[in-house]
Amino acid sequence: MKKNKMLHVNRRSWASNMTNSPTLIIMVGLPARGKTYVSKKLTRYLNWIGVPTKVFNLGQYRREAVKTYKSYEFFRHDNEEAMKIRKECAIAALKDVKTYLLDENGQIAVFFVESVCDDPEVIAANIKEVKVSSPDYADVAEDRIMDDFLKRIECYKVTYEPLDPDDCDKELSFIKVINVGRRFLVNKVQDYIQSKIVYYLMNIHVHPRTIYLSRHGESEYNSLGRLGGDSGLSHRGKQYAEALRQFVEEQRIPDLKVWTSQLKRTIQTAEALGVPYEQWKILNELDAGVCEELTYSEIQDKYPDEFALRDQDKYHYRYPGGESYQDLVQRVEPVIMELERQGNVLVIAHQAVMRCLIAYFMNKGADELPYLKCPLHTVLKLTPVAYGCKIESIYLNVEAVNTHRDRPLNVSLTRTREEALSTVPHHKILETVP
Ligand code: BKS
Ligand code: F6P
Repeated sequence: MKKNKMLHVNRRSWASNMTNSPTLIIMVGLPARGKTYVSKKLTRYLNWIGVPTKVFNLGQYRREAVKTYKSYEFFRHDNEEAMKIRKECAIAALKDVKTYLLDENGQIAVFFVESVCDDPEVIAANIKEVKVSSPDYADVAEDRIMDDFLKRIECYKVTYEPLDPDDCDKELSFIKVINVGRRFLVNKVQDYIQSKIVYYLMNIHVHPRTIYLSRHGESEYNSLGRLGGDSGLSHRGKQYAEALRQFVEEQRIPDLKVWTSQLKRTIQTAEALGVPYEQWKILNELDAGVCEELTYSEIQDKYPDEFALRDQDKYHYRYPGGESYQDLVQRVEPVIMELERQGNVLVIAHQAVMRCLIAYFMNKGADELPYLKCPLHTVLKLTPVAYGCKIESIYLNVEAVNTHRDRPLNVSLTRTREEALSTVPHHKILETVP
């Protein structure tokens, strides 16, 4: 088996292959080939689509075992003492993986992801971007880091064997990613999850770009505190669309694509921008079923139990005849996949949809997701940095109603009307009561 630094595992409750066993994803590749990057990104994706996944990073086990890193000499293949420690780390990690997987029948599916890269510029860029901030090199000058790390890579090269699809590894399931996704070699993909991984890796890229996320301008229904529907923009909503046009111009974004839903409020917002845009039905707002077009207080009055059940588990709660946040994540998954492929994009969507998108980029779980703050008239600007995503929230200074309802303290079916409505934001009807 090959040198690998990352054991990347997922545990799941639903069938992944014929034996219903969890998957152990093993990252293979020389240092500075993006193994940590791919592990973190893939983990974020798998967790978001509902496949519980965790990274076991052998580098961290090694840093735990050897508190201070001195130099690349540690990684020489003839450094017997260090080699012993590294083997122990691999065994410790596998033990933790085994505990995490807790599989009843002891079966696991193994899938390898190898990153092969011989472009010195890409490798140098990787070292500059992520190794410079590695705990191994705290307070070390950049040129010394580069020098040491390149020597570390040479140490690994002495014993490194790439996956061999023609001979000894031909029975294994794997994807070999060549030069940051210019080419792929895919071997014996066995199940649903492996094919999802392959498809995802074939769609991601590392070029710098910016994603802008915004809700539509305030709608007539927003100002009345009504959910869903297909109303047009309020006066202030139209002012926001104008402010957004100005903002987009000021940002001077090359080749910006604009995506909307198929609801009037996002289309009207995009129309004001005066640029081409694409409509996606799957960006439409969460379907509130029998509660569509009601206010939160009307839901409490007509369906108090439903209202409480939603507060008890907002992520999984499905409106009668409508959707849950869990449903919505599955629905918008193709948007995420296409965003991964694209460059600069502005997505004009809706509160619940935006929460799902943000949760993917910011790695938020099911408890936080339905409560993420996505206020009206505010652009979220996302830029990829190292292993994650930088997020800026830009309020465009056009007033709007608040549509965010926090989880109330009392979520029981026996709560009072007042308790159920304690966190409902104010809207026009309330404001105009004398
Ligand atoms: C910072 N990175 O193949 Cl499917 C800079 N570096 C670059 N070689 C990276 C990570 C953090 C990401 C990849 C990669 C790399 C050197 C690489 C990469 C690998 C596989 C895939 C996509 C990206
Ligand atoms: O209130 C605006 C809105 O977009 C509704 O159309 C939608 O039902 C709601 O937000 C989703 O937010 P929450 O899940 O917090 O009720």
